[in-house]
Amino acid sequence: MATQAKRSSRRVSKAASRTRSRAAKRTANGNGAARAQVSRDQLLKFYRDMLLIRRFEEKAGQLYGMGLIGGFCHLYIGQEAVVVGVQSTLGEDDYVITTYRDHGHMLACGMEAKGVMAELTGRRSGYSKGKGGSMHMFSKEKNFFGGHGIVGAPVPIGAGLALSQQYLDTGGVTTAYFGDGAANQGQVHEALNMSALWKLPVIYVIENNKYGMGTSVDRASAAKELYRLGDPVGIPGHQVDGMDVLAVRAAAEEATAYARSGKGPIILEMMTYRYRGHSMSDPAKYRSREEVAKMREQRDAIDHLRKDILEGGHAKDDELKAIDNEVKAIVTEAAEFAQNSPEPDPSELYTDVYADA
Ligand SMILES: Cc1ncc(C[n+]2csc(CCOP(=O)(O)OP(=O)(O)O)c2C)c(N)n1
Ligand SMILES: [Mg+2]
Repeated sequence: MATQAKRSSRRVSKAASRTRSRAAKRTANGNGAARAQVSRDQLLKFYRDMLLIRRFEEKAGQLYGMGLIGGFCHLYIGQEAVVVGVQSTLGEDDYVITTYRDHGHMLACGMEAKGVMAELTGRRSGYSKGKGGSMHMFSKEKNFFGGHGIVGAPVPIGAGLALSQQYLDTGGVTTAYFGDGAANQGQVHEALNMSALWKLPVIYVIENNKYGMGTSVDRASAAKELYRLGDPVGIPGHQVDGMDVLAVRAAAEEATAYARSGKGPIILEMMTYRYRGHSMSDPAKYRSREEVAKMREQRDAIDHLRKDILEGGHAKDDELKAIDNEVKAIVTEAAEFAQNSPEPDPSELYTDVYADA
């Protein structure tokens, strides 16, 4: 009897915990999502970091228009709150890997604007010596593992990075970013299975900006709740307002603690929006101008934080203006530095092709 009672109470508590975990997913889904409480300094840092990405990307767009950046160039304008909020919860032992929409991630990892801009313009002083361009930059020092042009690639490679952290017992976690357009790839699901099986310390961040290259997620994905991508293999997931840096920070704090505690992977679906085309050569026929304008006007993460800071009395207008000026100066300097840097020597064609064993 006692055993039966124990078994049935275990069944009840298992069911309760299933309900709890479903409830947790649902509450993160609604408007009542948690927002992080942070210090004044942190608020100002969020503002600065998001603005740096915005201004950097605007400048990159300009340089592209002037013919100074060749190849592909995917801007992150509109999505800044995602990477800034997530990065703010990571430490020195943590790794980051992302897609080709990567300039913001590099800046948020602490890579220098000068080196990123020099790489975009194909110069010798760029992070990949001018040979990688927009989609292929890395920084061993900042634990930034790219920049990947292959859609979905950050997921299995990110799982591999997390496996190395687990194997070497570094205490670090990996944050692997990918887009809504990658969510239904085979390699993504295979990697989710392996990382759940091995309880890898990885946070999968889906940047759901509602569109892939030429179509919307609604038209491309049968699954509508991407945060539930890991349901079949028991990976928990949360949907987060990716246009609110404080909501991102709150969700990322929890996710980082979860992954770090040895419980395995976790998914955060960031609901976000890109204001510019998929890449610089996008006719954008799959959405209306009105939709973009509405998002910019009503949901912009930087405008909202600015308002929060001013209305909350955390800083005065001239303090924010000083930050605007500081950011502008960094970006202007980066663009000048890039344009004054020499191109790689032709002999560089033969270096960095294979790793030195
Ligand atoms: C394996 C692979 N298939 C197709 C492409 C072409 N492609 C580049 S970006 C892209 C759309 C990806 O959209 P999403 O994952 O939502 O990312 P976003 O561009 O919105 O950030 C496609 C299909 C590619 N680079 N790699
Ligand atoms: Mg997308």
